[in-house]
Amino acid sequence: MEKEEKGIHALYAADPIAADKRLWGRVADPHTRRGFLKKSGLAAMAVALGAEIVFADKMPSGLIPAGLANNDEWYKLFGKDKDLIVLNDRPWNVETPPHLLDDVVTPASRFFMRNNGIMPEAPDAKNWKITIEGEAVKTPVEISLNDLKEKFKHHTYQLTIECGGNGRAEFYPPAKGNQWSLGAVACAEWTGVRVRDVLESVGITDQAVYLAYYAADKHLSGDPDKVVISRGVPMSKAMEDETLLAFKMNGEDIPLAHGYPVRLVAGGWPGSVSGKWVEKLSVRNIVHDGPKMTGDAYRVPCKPVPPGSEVNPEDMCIIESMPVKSLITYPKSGAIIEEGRKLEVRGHAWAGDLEVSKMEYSIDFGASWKRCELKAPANRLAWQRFNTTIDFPGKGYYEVWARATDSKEAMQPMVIPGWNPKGYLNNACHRIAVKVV
Ligand SMILES: Nc1nc2c(c(=O)[nH]1)N[C@H]1C(S)=C(S)[C@@H](COP(=O)(O)O)O[C@H]1N2
Ligand SMILES: [Mo]
Repeated sequence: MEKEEKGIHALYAADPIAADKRLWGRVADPHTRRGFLKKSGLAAMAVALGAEIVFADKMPSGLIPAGLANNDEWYKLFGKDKDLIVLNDRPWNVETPPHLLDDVVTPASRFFMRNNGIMPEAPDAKNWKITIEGEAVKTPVEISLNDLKEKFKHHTYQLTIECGGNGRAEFYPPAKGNQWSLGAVACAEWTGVRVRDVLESVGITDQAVYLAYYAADKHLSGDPDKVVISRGVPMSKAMEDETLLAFKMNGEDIPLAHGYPVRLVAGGWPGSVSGKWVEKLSVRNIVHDGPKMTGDAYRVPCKPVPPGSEVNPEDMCIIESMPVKSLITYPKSGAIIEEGRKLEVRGHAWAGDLEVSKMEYSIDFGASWKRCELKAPANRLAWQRFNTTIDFPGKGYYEVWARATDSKEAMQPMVIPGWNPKGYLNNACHRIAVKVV
């Protein structure tokens, strides 16, 4: 975390989360965490306890080890910051409050978790293999993770991953699914091999249309034959320099929750295309039709619809590059400062496949806007730092609103954008409360 300006942090409202809720209810309810542990895996519990559960096979299923039973320490299971917000524990879905996303490169401890099924318990990295097949592969092959690491050049990029449903909580009528508020986005540094290098060595035909993944997580139903999620990207995205089969996150083995031992990372697109625990890649000669590729999953109406409409599946289009967006990561919403003090404000902005070209802020509810400083991305598809210093005109209640514009002149809307049945792509301006006293 960058250094906090002295004096401001200390002056935060006693409970900024409560302040947020009072003001506009943007913060998901961190409902009681007690009891969440009962559904998680034994291997994860052992990690949290710091010891193997020797008689695990004798432990009645559903029992919480006494060492964990009476505390709220779910976050130890995944090495997370305790202030992340659990939306669901079956499957595990956890978001990050904006002020914990202040780092330029998001640490694993603050990276949101989005799962559609049950994570594999103890993936065997040494013997991990990826099968590459599909209609547009000349000859299907199996590549071990070791070979992948040894035979192909490694590349490292900072890549923004945002869940397509980030911001869903604000749509009305409400959309079903995890009620993400603001923090289902992060930008870590990923190291791996280029998907392009791998596919070129395997040999693909000119029939290739889409690259799909299959993974090792398990369906919630317990049915071993049911695929949790199998999504993909058009070949043009798959073959970009920055599309990786990654095995390191911020220089270390990828944590289990984020796809250990190997995951796809295709920055700037909905997070769902960045498959975790990848076991198989399929080079398709059609637009991939795996689970969560079809119907209304990760799709929005091709043409805008009135809120609450029913939309025919054939009128739904696959989400590709994510829209321009930004997040204020300092100060925390609810900050209180003394009159005459200047407030340093900072955050990140990103724009799917594009770059952010302009960053502005308003302290008068959008009536007037001023420029923020905006840094270039570390590389293509990395989020960009913005910052500014605000001098408030006097005592009172203010909101700082932030608005990004992308390189094609698209700008974040000030209110919730186009309603869609599944509540995707809410890129409305982020706003924080500041009181000058
Ligand atoms: N195998 C697998 N990969 C997956 C998912 C999943 O459920 N299973 N969820 C996807 C979704 S919807 C998102 S937003 C990202 C989240 O990545 P993270 O958990 O590392 O933050 O992973 C994607 N990859
Ligand atoms: Mo997602």
